[in-house]
Amino acid sequence: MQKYNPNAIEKKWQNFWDQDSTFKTEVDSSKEKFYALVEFPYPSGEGLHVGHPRPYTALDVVSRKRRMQNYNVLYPMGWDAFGLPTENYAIKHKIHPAIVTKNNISRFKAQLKSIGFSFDWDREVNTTDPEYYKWTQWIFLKLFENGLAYKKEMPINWCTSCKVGLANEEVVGGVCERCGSEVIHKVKNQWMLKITEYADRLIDDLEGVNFPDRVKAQQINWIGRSYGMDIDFKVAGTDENLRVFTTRPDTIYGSTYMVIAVEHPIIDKYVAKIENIDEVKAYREETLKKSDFERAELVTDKTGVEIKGLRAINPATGEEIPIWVSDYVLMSYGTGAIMAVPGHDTRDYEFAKTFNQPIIEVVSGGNIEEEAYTDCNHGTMVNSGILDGLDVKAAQEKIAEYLESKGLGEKKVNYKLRDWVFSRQRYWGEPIPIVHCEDCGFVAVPYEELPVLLPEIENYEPSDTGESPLSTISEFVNTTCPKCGKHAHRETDTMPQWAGSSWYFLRYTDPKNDEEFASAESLKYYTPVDWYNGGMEHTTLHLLYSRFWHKFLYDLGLVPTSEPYMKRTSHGMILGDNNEKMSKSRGNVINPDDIVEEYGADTFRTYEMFIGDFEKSVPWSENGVKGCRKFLDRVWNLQEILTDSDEYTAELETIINQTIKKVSEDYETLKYNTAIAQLMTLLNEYRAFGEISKADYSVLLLLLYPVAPHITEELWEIIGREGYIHEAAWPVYDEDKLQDDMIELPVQIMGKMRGTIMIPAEADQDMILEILKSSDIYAKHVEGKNIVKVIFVPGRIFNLIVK
Ligand code: ANZ
Ligand code: ZN
Repeated sequence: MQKYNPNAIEKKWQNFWDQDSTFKTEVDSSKEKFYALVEFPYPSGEGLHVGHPRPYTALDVVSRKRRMQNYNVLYPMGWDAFGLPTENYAIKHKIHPAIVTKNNISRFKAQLKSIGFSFDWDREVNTTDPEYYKWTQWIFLKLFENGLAYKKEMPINWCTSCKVGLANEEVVGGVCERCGSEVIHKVKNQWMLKITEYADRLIDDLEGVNFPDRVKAQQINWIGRSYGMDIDFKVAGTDENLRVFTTRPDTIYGSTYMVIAVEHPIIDKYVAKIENIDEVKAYREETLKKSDFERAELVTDKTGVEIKGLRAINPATGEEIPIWVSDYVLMSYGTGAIMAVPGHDTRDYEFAKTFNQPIIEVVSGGNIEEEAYTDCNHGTMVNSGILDGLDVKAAQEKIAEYLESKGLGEKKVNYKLRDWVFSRQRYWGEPIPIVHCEDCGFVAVPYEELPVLLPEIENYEPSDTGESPLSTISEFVNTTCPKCGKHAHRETDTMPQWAGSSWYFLRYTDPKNDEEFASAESLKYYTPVDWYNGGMEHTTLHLLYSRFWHKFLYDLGLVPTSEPYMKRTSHGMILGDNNEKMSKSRGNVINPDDIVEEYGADTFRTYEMFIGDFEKSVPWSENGVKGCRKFLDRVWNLQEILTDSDEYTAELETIINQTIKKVSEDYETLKYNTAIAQLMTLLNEYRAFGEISKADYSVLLLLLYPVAPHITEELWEIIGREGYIHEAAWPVYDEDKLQDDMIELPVQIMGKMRGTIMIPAEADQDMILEILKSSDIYAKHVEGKNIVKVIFVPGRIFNLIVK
């Protein structure tokens, strides 16, 4: 027997799979399809990180298993290759981003191939390929045609370091999601996508998909749907109505003052009436320097200024109340004005305490001397006129009816979700296929002229002015209007990186189609994606964006289902061995190439799956890698105890059936680590038993194949199995053989019946004695005595003579 030599074996099988096109899929309606998807990587200059293969291996395991279960499996891979790091690298090293991208992709691809994933490489997509981004632009034009893409002058988030506008979703904790730098507001003319039009469906349709609860919750919170009312408060002595949005109209009798955002137009409108206008303006200046995040999310002492000379009238009580400005009310939400109810809203409570505003209890049940009482499920209305005595829900209904009947308010739904800022002022992205004509306005580039190619340019540095580098290329900018033929300008902003990834899973179904983004036939057969694994960090970015695009395409009748992904799972991070995030600066980076080179791809894969709970973060451990290599060595060495028999060994049948059941289930439920532990147990049992049949060996190989495909292909061949292991059928267990047969055995001590014990049917005398030792019978009648003789009549009686 030769020693296990992974490097040679792995090359051999990888070449074989390639030449044989083993994992190539075609539409085949005679077979049930299974579409497994992992988030395609951004091919950075750093190469593959050991974090990437974790989800890739997991769904490779599922894909390989499903193929053996006769599914037609689509498991594709590609490149999400537009983006800033490539562009920044290109600028620094003076190489064209297209070349940088090409080099990075070829490195990534070689790395992925060396790990032996069963991707259908014939379906590889690359978002920067004009043949691909032609369709990204095509979808954009469809959005434009349908009024869902529009250009608007508005304050956007601007990253001071990346020099680029960001979508709300890209601002995390007040800083740039990518680089962590400060985000300021900049007023710019931006292309926007109306994702808000889909807000309700993006929430409601979550009911029909199998996503983790935490993913659903994050999307729901991000969209932030609030049911409430818009209510008009009269400004005393004017015709002005100050409209507020509130989710608690029931508390209106407790509203003792109002607060408006510093941007609220009423300030400028009533400059002449406002006695302390200078003070108000100064406060506005200060506040405008802060981000919405600082204003709304950071817990700080309350600040504000009372607007002297303007007072409002509470429509329920008819009383005059003051109007304040404060930074905690945002212009970007609701109406930019609130009715403050300090008794029942925490922020209003703090504000009222700071500025000595009256606090009135209108829902009993708490102690408003101490804090705001915010529970709306318990409590009775008090000090509330027509609402007195009602519970909160009933009070909400009643006040709504009352205010609506008087024309003072109406029910309203608000969302936190904002339209998607879709313009980027960088070079390395899809050009937005729009022409600006003085006479015709924004005109779509005709479909037959797509793709609008990125021009070759010398200098793709971003500018401080916030203009795209494309704006300096006059051959690109100057064009004619597709409508009227007059001189016109091309749009020079590019799309965000999230564009290409919003529909890539559709392209995989038909990646070479040059007439449609994918044929109806392919889409009908392969979509929706059956199982999509990806990072939690994409929950309110890519996952939300792609659901939006998909729903839009569905509305146009271009995809067969309203949701793109039936099931979503998420993996934890792999940390450095010091439990910190892997990074160059921390010096704890593990290069997958080194592990594959030293231990083999199968060991690497096994370790990635064995490392711990798939959904949790775990530290890397070189010892763990070694342990997995040892396991595979022992699998290899089982050849030493192989017999010619081709039946399951009777004594091993129970553990074999148990293992088939457990591994089959665990592979489908993210429990890769316990599946492998079970295979290790099986191997130990084989070794302990001393010899194994070909059938025993084969079943271990079949179950291990999805995790360690190369070694198992090789051993399958070595032991002379027919065909290839990847063509073999997935083993099925026998329900009746999951448990050893247990029988009840009567026990006598010194000839006297003392009771019975349960033993496995095939247990021998030594084993029975062991079982007996832990029984009550033994404790009562044998403990402390010497066993002189054992009389065992199999199946009948077990008798001990003691002294
Ligand atoms: C009166 C009230 C009484 C409120 C009470 C809450 C509790 P969500 O759930 O996030 O939609 N609000 C409205 N517009 C605002 C703005 N532009 N900036 C800051 N706060 C604003 O929250 C809605 C509540 O947030 C609204 O209901 C309003 O305060 C406040 F016991 O009105 B409420
Ligand atoms: Zn025109």
